[in-house]
Amino acid sequence: MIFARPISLDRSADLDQALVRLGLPTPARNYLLEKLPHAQVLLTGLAQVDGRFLKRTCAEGPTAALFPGYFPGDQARRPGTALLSGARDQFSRLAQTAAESVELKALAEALECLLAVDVAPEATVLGGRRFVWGERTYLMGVLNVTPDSFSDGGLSASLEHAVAHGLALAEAGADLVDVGGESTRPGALEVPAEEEIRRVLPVIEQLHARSQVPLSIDTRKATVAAAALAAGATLVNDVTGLLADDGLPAVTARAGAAVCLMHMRGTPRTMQEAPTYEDVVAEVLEGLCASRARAEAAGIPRGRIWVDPGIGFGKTFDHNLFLLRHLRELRLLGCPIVLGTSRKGFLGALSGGKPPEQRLLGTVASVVAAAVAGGVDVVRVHDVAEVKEALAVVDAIGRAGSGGALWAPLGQR
Ligand code: HH2
Repeated sequence: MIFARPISLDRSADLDQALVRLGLPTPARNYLLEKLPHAQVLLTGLAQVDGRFLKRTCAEGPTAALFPGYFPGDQARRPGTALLSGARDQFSRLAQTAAESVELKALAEALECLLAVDVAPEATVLGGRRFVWGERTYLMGVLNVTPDSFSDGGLSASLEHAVAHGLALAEAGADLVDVGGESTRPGALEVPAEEEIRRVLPVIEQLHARSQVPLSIDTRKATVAAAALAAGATLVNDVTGLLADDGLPAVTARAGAAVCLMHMRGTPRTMQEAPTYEDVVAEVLEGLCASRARAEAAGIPRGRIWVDPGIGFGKTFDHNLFLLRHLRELRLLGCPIVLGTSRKGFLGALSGGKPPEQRLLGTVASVVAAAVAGGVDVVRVHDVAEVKEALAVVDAIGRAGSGGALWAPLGQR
């Protein structure tokens, strides 16, 4: 599978602010926004035919300057790799030229995904609420109705407690509440579907009756999802990315629900037994592409598919950090990105061994870092009020546009 991964990419919003400061009218700004933004792009998964085309087009002949610079990797040690470096219009021209040839279809598609990396995914409507991507970072509150979840197991043991906790999450500003009846912490054993339904169903029913907050069901089982969707949930959060239960895609599609596809290696029982990757970002991208294809094949439209790299699920401490640093590359999938770092083990390790309930600062730092890098749309957290406050600041800084009268577009002063 070919990926054209943005390693460094000019932020067009910043460039546009500078063009506004120059006093340029909108058509001139639009022209320059196509012409100027520069990117360094890592290509992986190239076939020989792609390599030949890139060499011929970008490095040889009189028109090479119209295309990005091309630097092939060491084909003996790192087959199928290359770096492209150029301006946006050079990448557009390369995508168009590749699209003219059937045998370059995969390359053309990879370049098209690259060119769309800054385009916000289609908004998702859940339970009457509209999630408009790019406007701000949304919050998914965690409600575990389990005796053994790694950070809050047993806290919502009675129905009364669980419902009160769900309502408190909504009150604190959760944009949706994720109800789970099975722990997926490392080493966890599977819970039978009947038991999972017994745990989550009354909670979902009551929350649906008493609050407007959209509800998601954190499950990998079709029967559990079907019961939860019938009771009012509108999103299925599957940590296996639709790999575990063949019935789950159809159940989700039939209900018109949305789905969050998370990447995981193995099963919770085995996933932390020395996970290894050749290239963790590429392999997470590949896994999520396959999950997205399963969802779409079942009839779940692209506008209702969210993706999640699965921090802590079949990844070492270093894999987690690397994924967080490269989160923006997942934008190639064209889906909203969900991130679950809340209270997780790598934050404990970085804080000198603090237990899960003392990992709030680490949690806040991780979601802030992801939001600043522009790589996240929804954060799945236990501490909604605190994270919401932190994200309000980050989101506001990221969208700051008032730099004085000369920074306003012509005609708006
Ligand atoms: N993490 C957990 C569970 N579900 N879903 C998504 N989409 N992303 C995640 O990172 C994620 C998730 C694990 O956290 P938690 O629910 O707090 O623990 P447990 O599995 O022990 O119940």
